[in-house]
Amino acid sequence: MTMSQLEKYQMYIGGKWVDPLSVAWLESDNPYDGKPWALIPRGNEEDANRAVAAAKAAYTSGDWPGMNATSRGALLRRLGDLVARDAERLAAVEVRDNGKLINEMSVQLKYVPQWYYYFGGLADKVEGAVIPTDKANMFNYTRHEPLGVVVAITAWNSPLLLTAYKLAPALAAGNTVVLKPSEYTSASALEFAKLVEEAGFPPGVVNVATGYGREVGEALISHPDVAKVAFTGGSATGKHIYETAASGLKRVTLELGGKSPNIVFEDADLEDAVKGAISGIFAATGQTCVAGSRLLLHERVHDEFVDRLLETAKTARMGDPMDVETQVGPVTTPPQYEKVLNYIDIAKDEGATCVLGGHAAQRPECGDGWFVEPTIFDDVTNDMRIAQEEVFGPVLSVIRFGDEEEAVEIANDVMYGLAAGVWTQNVRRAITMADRLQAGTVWVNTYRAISFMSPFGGYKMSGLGRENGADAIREYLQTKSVWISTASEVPNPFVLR
Ligand code: TXE
Repeated sequence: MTMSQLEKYQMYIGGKWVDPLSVAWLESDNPYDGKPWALIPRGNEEDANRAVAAAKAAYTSGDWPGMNATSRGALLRRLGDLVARDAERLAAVEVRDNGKLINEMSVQLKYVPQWYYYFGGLADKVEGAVIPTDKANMFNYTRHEPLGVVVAITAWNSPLLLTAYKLAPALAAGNTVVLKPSEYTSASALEFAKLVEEAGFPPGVVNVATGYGREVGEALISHPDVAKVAFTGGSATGKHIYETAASGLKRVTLELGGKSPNIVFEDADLEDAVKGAISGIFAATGQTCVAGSRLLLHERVHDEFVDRLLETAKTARMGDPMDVETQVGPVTTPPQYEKVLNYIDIAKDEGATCVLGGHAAQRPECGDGWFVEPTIFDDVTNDMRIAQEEVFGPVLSVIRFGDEEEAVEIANDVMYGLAAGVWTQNVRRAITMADRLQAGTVWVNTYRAISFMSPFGGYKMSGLGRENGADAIREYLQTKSVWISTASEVPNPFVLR
């Protein structure tokens, strides 16, 4: 395709479709064939400034601040309906941009509307309290008010799902938003903005500014008129955002990486557990923050389990992510592809035993895309880098353990704490493990279950704050305490009331 044949996008700012002030565009590549398919506006600092200005104007004037919460909720539900209507189309855009399977993205996009329905329903159920104060002749109540302008920054692995995690509660609470999608996968956010417009949100309530993190992103997170940054991405960027936000006393929610343990006990249903191990690391090509990248196997079932795992993993069909038969697609970006291959080399150097894959895929069905063979390392010890650092690809580390105590010790001995899986038939063990694992989500006899109604977030270096679930709306609200005197006269002004 020549430049002129590529789909050329504009940014959505203040209810208008605009070219970037840089007059520059970035190519967005299809990970399956490695070729560009779209042009994304390369926003700069001035674009960030005008997006924040539009969001600030929409927060303080126009239809949005006066709109009651019930009407806001109705708008969110309308948006959910439009996403549902266009789910297949949006899924296809995401597959072209991030290379995840059409099977996975179709299911995901059909589910995304639930966030807009759920938080739309919650919008008018945010209630303050009347405080029974200790003061005589005083009436004291609380209100939960929005924060102002929220910047939502998303990663490339599930662009519109991560957008929903942030936008649905932020808008339900009455904030306005500037969305900054990953420079690798911005097309779906711009397609989504068309639905925001169609739903009838007042101009400036939702803005989409695209471009590089260090250009438009940096300008957004350091802008003085931004009240909060909601972020999903890598840990290094998350720390940087936290530090930058601190100087402006901005609030943050951070959803960062993981090195999640998937723990199989000797009493587990091994057939189910094999499926759990596969879904933990090879689904979505391992590019999920909750990837079960450390498989902890009880020594009594280790050999049998590895054999069964290999049997299934060996037959995984790689290829075109748009083909419904494909099970493992490409890695999303060239730097990520290099990173995954580099970690494979590191694991080999560290002495882990490669029992499957261990190199780039050279199958005809993988074309020129960025494919890595599903890879399994056995004999990994938890001090190795391959056990401690997030790879974010189809690379599994198998670690043995002898008893429950050792499983807990290994599982918790990482800087991350996003998720964990436990496979056992023993109820006492399931509950004890769920208590003891340092992770924001624990799955027992299942893996990768998420819902709009269940809190999601990290312990330790996996993040701050929670997304999803009713409490998530609190992350976008601040509390005001209102005192009203019912006394007939003002008392002595020189003493504290
Ligand atoms: O993420 P970045 P990258 C992990 C994964 C991956 C690594 C790097 O291990 O290998 O992170 O991925 C924006 N100010 N995860 O480089 O850079 C950026 O434009 C403001 C785990 O893609 O963190 C994008 O929109 N914004 C993760 C977003 O941050 C900035 C999912 C994420 O990009 C910025 C993705 C700046 N200075 C990667 N710099 C998960 N937890 O699921 C970057 N950005």
